[in-house]
Amino acid sequence: MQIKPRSIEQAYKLAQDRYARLGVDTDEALNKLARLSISMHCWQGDDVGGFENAAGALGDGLAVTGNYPGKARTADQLRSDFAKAISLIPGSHRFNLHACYAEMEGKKVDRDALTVEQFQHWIAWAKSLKIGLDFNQTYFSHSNVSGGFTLTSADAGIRKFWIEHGIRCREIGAEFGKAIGKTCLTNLWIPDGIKDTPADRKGPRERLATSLDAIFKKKLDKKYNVDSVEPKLFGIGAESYTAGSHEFYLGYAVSRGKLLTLDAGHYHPTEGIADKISSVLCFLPEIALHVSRGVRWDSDHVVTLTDELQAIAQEIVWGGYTDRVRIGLDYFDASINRIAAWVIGTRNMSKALLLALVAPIDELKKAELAGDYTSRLALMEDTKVLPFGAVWDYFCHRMNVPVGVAWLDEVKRYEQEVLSRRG
Ligand code: RNT
Ligand code: ZN
Repeated sequence: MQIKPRSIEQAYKLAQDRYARLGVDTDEALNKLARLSISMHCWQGDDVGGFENAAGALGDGLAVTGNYPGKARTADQLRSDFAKAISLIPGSHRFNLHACYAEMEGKKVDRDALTVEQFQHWIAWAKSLKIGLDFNQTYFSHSNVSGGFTLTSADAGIRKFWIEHGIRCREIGAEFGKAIGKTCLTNLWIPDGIKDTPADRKGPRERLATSLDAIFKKKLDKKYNVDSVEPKLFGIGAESYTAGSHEFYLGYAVSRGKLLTLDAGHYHPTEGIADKISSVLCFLPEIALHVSRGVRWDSDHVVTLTDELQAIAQEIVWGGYTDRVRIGLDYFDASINRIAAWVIGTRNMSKALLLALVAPIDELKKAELAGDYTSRLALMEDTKVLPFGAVWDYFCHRMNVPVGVAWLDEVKRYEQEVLSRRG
């Protein structure tokens, strides 16, 4: 059901006035929000499948559940699905590709030989949509993930293959940045770990540090590509030990000047990433986020507007870190319409940022500094019921995307006309 533009504008005016009484300028907040971009992960569109050999089962610590019909089976389908998704999301966002989304055009190119050639269609498409591209090495779904090891493998040949892959992907990232004119973030995550109690925790980590140094040896212009490393606590089949742990990569990132990627699902179930942001940013110029939602474990559910999501957005906005945090999403749900999953998660990330932008943070900080914790709590709680919805609706209206859940009609139509016809 369409909401009349006049009602949206009237509701906004009332809300604007209500916020102004707390010293919050909602117009300014909306201008700021319009400039924030979110890196949307390609892999929600096809259950982390990729197009390299369009068959291989997902594994190596990653799992997707559900079999909702209509998933993208070709790169063209994924591009068209994503274009549909971003037409329903306010703001200008980015597309986050994985190396396994290479397009082979009939000739098989292994991961250690990939070049920008296999990504030309992606570049042309991103240019046509005027969106930036981010990138990831793919250290899973490949026969050289030997016994669960890649860069930490005790086998020098296996390590060499994956080091080469790491190097190639950074070069591809730099080509993205150069071609599109927006810096690419190339994020490295490996599944390497051990199911049961290891006898040697040190060896794999020392080999990982050496492998990473080899990957990052070549200096690339930071204008085109920046690198990040992503820690994790455990994975399926790697419950007892993960070589690339938080401490490992924090030390690595700080000592080597790399970005650290904080994934919301990669810590103990009750441990959030929001509180880590200001700590890590004391020592790193920039970080990246994989905003996700773990339910009981690192389950990668679609991002919803939880307290944890709001806490993440508050830290970014209230800390004045919007230029130092590259916000990305990382979840995959195959049990619902995949385009809807993109839209819901990204709109929620955006809503959380707006909530933080319209919070009376100056008042809150003032109360805190004066030791008036009573006022801080009172104001924080009252803020939760301010007419935020009217501000969000107005933003969607202003950005020419559907207001409220009207976007769902579009997704349903696309499902009927396009997705349901896929075999
Ligand atoms: C895995 C990591 C990693 C992946 C993607 C597909 O636990 O979160 O970021 O989800 O690279
Ligand atoms: Zn992640």
